[in-house]
Amino acid sequence: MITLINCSVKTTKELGGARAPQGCLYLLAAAEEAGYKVNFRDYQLEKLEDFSDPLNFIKFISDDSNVVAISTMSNLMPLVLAGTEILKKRHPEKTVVLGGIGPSGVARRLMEEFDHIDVIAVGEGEETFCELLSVFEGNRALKDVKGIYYRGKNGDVCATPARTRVKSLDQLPIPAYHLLDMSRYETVGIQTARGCPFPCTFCDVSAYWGRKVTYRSIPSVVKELDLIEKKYNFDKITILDDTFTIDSARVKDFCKAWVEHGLSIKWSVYCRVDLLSEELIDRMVEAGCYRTFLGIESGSNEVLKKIAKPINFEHLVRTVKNISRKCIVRCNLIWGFPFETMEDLKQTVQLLFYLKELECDVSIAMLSPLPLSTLYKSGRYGLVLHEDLQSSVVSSRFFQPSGELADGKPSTLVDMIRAHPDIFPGFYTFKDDLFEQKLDYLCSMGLEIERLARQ
Ligand code: B12
Ligand code: SF4
Repeated sequence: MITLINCSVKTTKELGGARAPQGCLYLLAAAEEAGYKVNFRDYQLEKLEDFSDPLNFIKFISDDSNVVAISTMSNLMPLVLAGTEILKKRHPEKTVVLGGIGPSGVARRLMEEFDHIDVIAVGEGEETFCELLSVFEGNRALKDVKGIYYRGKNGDVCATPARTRVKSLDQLPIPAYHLLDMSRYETVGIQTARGCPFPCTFCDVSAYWGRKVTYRSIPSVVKELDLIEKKYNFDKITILDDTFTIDSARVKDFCKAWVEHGLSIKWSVYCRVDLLSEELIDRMVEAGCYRTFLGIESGSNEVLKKIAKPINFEHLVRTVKNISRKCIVRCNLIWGFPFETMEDLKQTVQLLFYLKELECDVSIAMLSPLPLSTLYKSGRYGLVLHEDLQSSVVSSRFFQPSGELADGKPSTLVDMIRAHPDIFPGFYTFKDDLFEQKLDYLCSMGLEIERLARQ
């Protein structure tokens, strides 16, 4: 038997609370369609005092299955690695598989340094997951599964050729909502496309999904929305596409179909301001769009140019003014680019206050060096771990010893992060001589310091 675990944590109420795990829902649907039965559990639904205690996590992942497959992002990898290390010590016969954007970005190094991990599935997972299930049933060899890292006979790290992306998302079954108790989730998202064509240098989305965008047909999207609205009674959803408005003609078709189908479920989207004309916004709002998340990133034209996200300032202001009259606008800004001057940061903060005046919801997050991002991969900027800031990034539990880690020697998750900057770069910042000055300035402006948060 195989157990699939979603390792994420609930977001704040404002950002939706417990969110249906879309990646795992796709994997479960593909497995079901291929005739496999999989146990599924979602860590975010646990009632725990401290989600980041590896002992809580290990209890959660322990069961009778001989394979445990875990989906995670970078931010919870230390927890996943600590928990699975203990699990593997207690049950060496179990196979531990990781997948998702966290392990994918650092797969080889992770396998080299953490020898209790047996397999890492890289990238889009439906086909890989089903082929792995067939391996675990003894019908195939790991070397014949594309898109994975696995451990060879002598413990060495082996890689198979990359998997080609699913061409049309309509080939995939609708996420397996029926296998979960959807009443336990406060929010749900759907994907209408995968990938992003843009090259923003701080982001890892296009490196992970590819710059070629794959789409679902509008009827397939409407069918899923209808199901979520009528069967599961959600009145709101998030469209998870990284940039929903890439193809404005398709967005208009979607809006038309939403109206014609008589849907009433409201939706929110991630967009770029430069891909939102007034006409498009009007159409979207008429068709149920109640909120837009805008990745604005910086108030400095210089920084925007350097991160390959050139947004014309006048256009930005005009667009945000216009949308904020029609729907909720959440703007995300980032600070801590290694080439950002104090002047650049001041412009970002000025923009932040201006956006607040327009009644936008605005967050400013510290840049997180994501392993697949161009900025990180350029190797031009060193990494620094600001341990004093870690408690705002991870839970304070990351600092406390967990007896069973590191062969019985007390060790903490922060020790793990400290020892492997190349596996956990997201917990670091890029080396920046102005860092302390920037931090002081932001604090003096009364701003909260959080990590990179596109959502
Ligand atoms: C929705 C979303 C959220 C939601 C929900 C996340 C969730 N766990 O369900 C919320 C708002 C909570 C969120 C929060 C955060 N997010 Co987020 N989020 C996204 C977003 C927009 C979509 C994710 C999604 O549902 N994708 C659709 C599904 C189908 O894809 P998937 O989950 O990756 O799964 C597929 C494959 O990865 C693979 N796969 C996944 N798991 C497994 C497991 C196995 C065994 C196998 C075989 C395959 C496999 O198969 C799946 C199907 O193809 C992405 C951007 C993106 N395009 O991915 C960012 C993204 C994933 N988030 C990101 C970040 C940084 C965060 C935060 C850490 C930000 C913060 N500081 O607060 C938080 C922390 C999350 C947490 N609570 O633990 C980064 C991740 C970077 C990284 N390297 O880890 C991304 C890529 C955006 C970005 N570039 O900034 N996020
Ligand atoms: S920041 Fe947004 S537009 Fe830029 S690459 Fe990432 S997802 Fe695409």
